Amino acid sequence: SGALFFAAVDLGASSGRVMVGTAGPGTLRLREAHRFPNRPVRVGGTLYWDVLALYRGVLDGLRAAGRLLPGPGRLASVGIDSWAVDHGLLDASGTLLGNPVHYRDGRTAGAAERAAAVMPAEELYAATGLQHQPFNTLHQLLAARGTPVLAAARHLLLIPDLIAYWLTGEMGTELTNASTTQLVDPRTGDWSRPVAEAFGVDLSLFPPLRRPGDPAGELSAEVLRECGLTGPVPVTAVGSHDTASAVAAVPAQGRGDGRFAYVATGTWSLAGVELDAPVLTEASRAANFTNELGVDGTVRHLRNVMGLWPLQECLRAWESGAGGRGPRLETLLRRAAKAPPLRSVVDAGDPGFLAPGRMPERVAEACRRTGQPVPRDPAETVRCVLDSLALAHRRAVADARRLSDREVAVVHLVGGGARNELLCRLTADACGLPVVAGPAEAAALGNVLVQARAAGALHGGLAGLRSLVRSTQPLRHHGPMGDRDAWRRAEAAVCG
Ligand code: LFR
Repeated sequence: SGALFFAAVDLGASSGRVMVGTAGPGTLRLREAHRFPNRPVRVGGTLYWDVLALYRGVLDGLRAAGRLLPGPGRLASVGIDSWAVDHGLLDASGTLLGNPVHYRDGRTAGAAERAAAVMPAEELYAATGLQHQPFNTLHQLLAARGTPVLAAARHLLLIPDLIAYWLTGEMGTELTNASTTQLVDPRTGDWSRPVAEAFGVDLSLFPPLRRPGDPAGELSAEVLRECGLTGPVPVTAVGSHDTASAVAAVPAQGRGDGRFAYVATGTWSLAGVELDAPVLTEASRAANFTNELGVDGTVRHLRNVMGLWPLQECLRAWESGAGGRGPRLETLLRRAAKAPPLRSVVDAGDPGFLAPGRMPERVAEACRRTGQPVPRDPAETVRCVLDSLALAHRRAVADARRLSDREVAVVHLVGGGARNELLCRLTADACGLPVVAGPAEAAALGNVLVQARAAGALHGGLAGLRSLVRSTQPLRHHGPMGDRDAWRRAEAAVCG
């Protein structure tokens, strides 16, 4: 048949995957070809991504994708998305200079103060619309200033652009991800030269910008051979920031005017609304809301909330404490669902939770510090973490409404967190709004949708792409229930 097959490479903080998607009018299907762990490595005090292991996972995934094609089929294209802000530095010959540093590495401690000494925070926000996060690329570059590696660098490639370069030999900078560097003006969708100049960042490190849907080269002969694929296989720029791809696949009605908020939940929860223009007000800055660029000229006005990271880290701690036989997540979630609600809540936005390690103890310490009961067992810890996350969703959705002057009638919860029923239910209760949960693989779907449209298999704008997601993907609906006042009281306790 004439069906086209697209490979979506989606790299997350805890695992990477390569999916094969088929898309056309009335059709949208995704199959997992390969999934591999993403395990950062600490060396000599620095936390790195194991970027070659990730690249090997991508190659293994493309080989597996080829085997899923019917008969002698050909991949119609490949798209790549990952987490934001991180990058590789390359020399003039295109050789990677050292391993990309993980955004959770401590080198950016004190970033806010260092940046404020160069440009007042208000001015930086007015120019870039980006929330303050210590790991923004701009802060990483400040932290690297004066190092031999940065001095030797002639190219800077964000992670998906680095993978694309290795696959194709062509360099580019995809715009949605570039908008997380804090070097882009969200009003123009171009580099902010005044900011780059003030911070001494050499913008010529960045190869030319490309937009979701733009061509990004072809798999090299070497890669085709390695993966047993038949060429030519083009690479297409997608919303290479995973959150941009995930929000493109939110099964909402329309563009941002459709009275919906989204919560893209994985290692992070990105909670907010979609707009046509950035909100650069002082109130938005004070609330630490960001304006990241999305697919089709949209703006994601959202807050970064510590997502499932504390839960993932608790599981890792229990696992290693029990010699690899920690409690199973399903069991914990079942018990957590029956644990007393809102017994204690922590501030899921507290940067104190950013670094890895000792998470159950850190959650307990946060409860103790704020005069709340300390969780008595892992199930209560899980309940505390999920209640806290749902509360943070409530605050972010309410703040997004206020700051952008939007009506919100429904919350779409997408990403891996959509598989967590308890979290979806708590989010509905906390927000006092209906929650539509799914798809869990929103980033990979958004990646496929943009490729399919670029290849001519789909037509139209975001509203059309989204209605295809709505009509083809299984979704769960959660109405708000429970005690509204309890969430209000919990919010007051956490926010003072
Ligand atoms: C989610 C995400 C967030 C970004 C964080 C760090 O995977 O991309 O949007 O703030 O990772 O890059």
